[in-house]
Amino acid sequence: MDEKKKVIFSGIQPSGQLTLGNYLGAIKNWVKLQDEYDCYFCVVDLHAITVKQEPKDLRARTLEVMAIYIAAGIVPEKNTIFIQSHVPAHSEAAWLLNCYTYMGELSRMTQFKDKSQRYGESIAAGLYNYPVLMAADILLYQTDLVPVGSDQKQHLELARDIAQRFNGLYSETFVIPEPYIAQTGAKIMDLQTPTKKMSKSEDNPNSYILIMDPPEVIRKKVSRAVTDSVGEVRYSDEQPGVKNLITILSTITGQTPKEIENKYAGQGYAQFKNDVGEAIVGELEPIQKKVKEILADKSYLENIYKTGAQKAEYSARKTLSKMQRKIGFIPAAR
Ligand code: ATP
Ligand code: LTN
Repeated sequence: MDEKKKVIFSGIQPSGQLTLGNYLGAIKNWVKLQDEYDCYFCVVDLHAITVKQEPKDLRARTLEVMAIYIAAGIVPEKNTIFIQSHVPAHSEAAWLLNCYTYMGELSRMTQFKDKSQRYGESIAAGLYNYPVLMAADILLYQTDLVPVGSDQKQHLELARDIAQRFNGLYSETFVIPEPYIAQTGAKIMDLQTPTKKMSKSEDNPNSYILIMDPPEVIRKKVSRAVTDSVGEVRYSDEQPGVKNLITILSTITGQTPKEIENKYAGQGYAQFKNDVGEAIVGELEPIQKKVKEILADKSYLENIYKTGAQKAEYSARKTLSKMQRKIGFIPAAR
């Protein structure tokens, strides 16, 4: 008989258009893991409203993110693909876990510190509590592994701490999840300021490549990417712009950084940049075509998120009831 597969959970916020960073750091790895694991891939819309969202954009992007998952190769029949707000257990579990999380822990989260600086006075309490909702997402499914980019490592450590605390206070309730951070592509950098991560909420569009950017825009953005005056294709911290382009090329083509360095030895940056642009276009163009096809068929998508929510609801409810019982709540009379 088949051994029970280990569980994977991951998600992306529909808070902006997805970037090459989201693709190489997260989605591309999910595609590789889907056969070996029992996977839940979620569009985390509850997380997205921690910063201001236009309702019509949020609606459109939620479906677009889902279409991108599928177009990138996540097979709906094999995985549970769903929308976070369709499974109320996420919000409920987040409240419970909030009562087992310390203010001190949340204040130390670097993503909160960064984002709160950007939004100043009118910063939502939800942004502060964001990692608790993320812990709820993960723990509800008894998740073993969470494939994310390296920026999410700290949030995952918090999820583990919360789970251990709850298990210790009551009894074994949650599986303690492990991060899965790939060797390459875990942190794609901003094309204009290659010392910070590529982010979909950056103001300057030349800083990022969107999964849905047309080929000519991708080529232009790569050709404008900041490099340096060294003039050598080298994978070195002293050349963060070039290093980032090598990482991108390596993650897409599977060549090692060393092989790439050797290939362009003594050639300057023109051909190298051109090849990076072509590699990205080659990777994204087929995905873009499929995304458009999928978005044109609303009932196909609807079917997927309906089935996904039903499957997710079943597992999530089981864990939520367990939490409620252990805490000491009276089970509702049915
Ligand atoms: P924002 O940039 O608006 O804060 P984000 O893209 O970091 O958003 P999510 O949409 O929630 O936030 O990220 C989804 C996934 O993409 C996460 O696993 C995250 O680690 C990964 N990711 C995001 N940006 C990058 C990047 N530049 N390089 C590698 N992985 C990334
Ligand atoms: N916080 C994550 C998005 C996210 C997530 C999750 C990732 C929300 N819930 C659960 C993995 C597992 C981010 O990437 N910004």
